[in-house]
Amino acid sequence: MSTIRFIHTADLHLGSPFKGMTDLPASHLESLRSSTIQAFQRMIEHALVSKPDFVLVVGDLYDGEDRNLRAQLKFQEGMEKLHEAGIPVFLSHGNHDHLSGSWTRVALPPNVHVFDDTVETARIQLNGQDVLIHGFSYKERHIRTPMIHHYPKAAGDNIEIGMLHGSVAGNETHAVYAPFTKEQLLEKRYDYWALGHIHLRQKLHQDPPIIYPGNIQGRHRNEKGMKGFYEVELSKTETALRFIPTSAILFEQIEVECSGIRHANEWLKHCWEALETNETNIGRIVELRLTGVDTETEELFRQAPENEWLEVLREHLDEVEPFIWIRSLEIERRSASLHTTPNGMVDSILATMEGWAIEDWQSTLQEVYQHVRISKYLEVLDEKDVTRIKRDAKQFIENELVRME
Ligand SMILES: [Mn+2]
Repeated sequence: MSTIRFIHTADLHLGSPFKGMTDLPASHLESLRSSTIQAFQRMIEHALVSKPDFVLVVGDLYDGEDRNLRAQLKFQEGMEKLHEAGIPVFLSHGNHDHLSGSWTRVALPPNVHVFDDTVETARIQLNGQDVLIHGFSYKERHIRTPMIHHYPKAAGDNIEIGMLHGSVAGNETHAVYAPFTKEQLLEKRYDYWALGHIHLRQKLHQDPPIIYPGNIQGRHRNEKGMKGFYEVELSKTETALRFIPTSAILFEQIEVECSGIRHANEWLKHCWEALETNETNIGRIVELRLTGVDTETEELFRQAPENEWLEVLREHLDEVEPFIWIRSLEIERRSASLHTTPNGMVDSILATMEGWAIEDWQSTLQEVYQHVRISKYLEVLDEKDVTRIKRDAKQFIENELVRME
């Protein structure tokens, strides 16, 4: 059979409200709130030009179970364009846009196949041969039992593709939905596994490919870098994957090397040089880390409140297009003095903190995380946050307590 070509995308999260980002200036927040739809439209534009044989959307089309009306209409519009171009779409709903939610009805054109809540097989004829696509939609938000057992084994010479929104069993960093193991996927002998749910782009297996394309637009500081989808060329013997970027706004962390800096204007220049290196022509939300801060540079930073440095930098970047918004400024002090003068109290505090497992952190912070009003503005506490909190705490103790001596 000859080669087929399709788009594999997932986790569009259309209509994401970006609740945790309300500290952004109104115009940036507005851009951010339309970024998921913009990224989706980039995908549609790409499809209209490249004309793939079909498009797969593997769950979480919408961010909320109410399927935000505006997002639905934009999605419908996109599907209509693909319909006019004769491009079929196979889609399944995930944990975010599960079938038990309630939403305003919007009819999709006939080129769109929506998978039911049990695993079923859709067929499409290409070059005179059938391509089989297996998948299901989430009946409710929490599907914690494996669904992999319901997928049929491949039989015959057809190209067979599995669509599955879920995660590897035992993965601690995400809520585990429809868990599976890599071996279970391979046992089905499909030619391609189109996964969704994990927002970080990754290949779980090379041949046959088991792929998470990631989401099409970062939604917070833990979803950094360029996002997009894959265009896949697939035959019985070969695969080629091409990543197509879609992000409308970028989340980034950038380091500025500050050793030897003695004057404020010099610092601004360094910051600008570090920011300038990015060549993507889109708005950026940046966490800036100032590294290599020696004693004299630290002295310089101490001459004005930390907040003022941030304000000054924001002002400096005010006119830049597309926008660069510095979300936070973190000064990483070298504090070399501590290591030469051991301090019993500091050491014991740090050792206690080091000994805490993620569960200890969660229980320590539970009052905040379970607070009725605050909790909805917080993202799930993960390893990266804990590392950051530890680093900040260590620095705080070193700078404040040690200095008191
Ligand atoms: Mn998702």
